[in-house]
Amino acid sequence: MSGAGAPALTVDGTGLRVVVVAASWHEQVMDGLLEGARRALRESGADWTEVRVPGSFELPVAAARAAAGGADAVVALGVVIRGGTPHFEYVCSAATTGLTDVSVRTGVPVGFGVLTCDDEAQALDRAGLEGSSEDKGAEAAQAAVGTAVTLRGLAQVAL
Ligand code: DLZ
Repeated sequence: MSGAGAPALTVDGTGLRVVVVAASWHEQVMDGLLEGARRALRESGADWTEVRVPGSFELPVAAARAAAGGADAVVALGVVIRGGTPHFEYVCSAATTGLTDVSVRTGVPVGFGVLTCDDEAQALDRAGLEGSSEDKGAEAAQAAVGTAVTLRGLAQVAL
């Protein structure tokens, strides 16, 4: 999937409470994703807290707890790198399906900042680090905050 065509989102998240749930595998890439998310949240004016889980497989349960605890939006960050076994597919599928399920079931938007890459070079290129061509942590945070703002607006419209 290409990152070309991504929107330039400027969102006002003042008053929103955001929880960033972040996996711990692939430290250098995760550091880049986290910094990008922090920068985007700071710029939006939202308040946020961060929690760490071991791997991307554990992101959905942490996102579910954050949503149940009153978060207005969740930003999920993780890095999964393909190895020689089908484990990659299982972890990616569990994270993707689980996070989608949390979002739709609770009505709390979850920004999807989970990189699913063939190798570390691909992940570094998307991590928002110096020399990266994409900043997926920032994109996920902007998407979560932007969707929370949209949902807040929808709640005030009589349909
Ligand atoms: C086991 C595993 C492997 C092989 N690779 C990754 C990875 O690239 N990225 C990641 O976030 N997590 C990985 N994990 C750990 C699983 O997500 C999970 O933490 C363990 O299976 C324990 O439930």
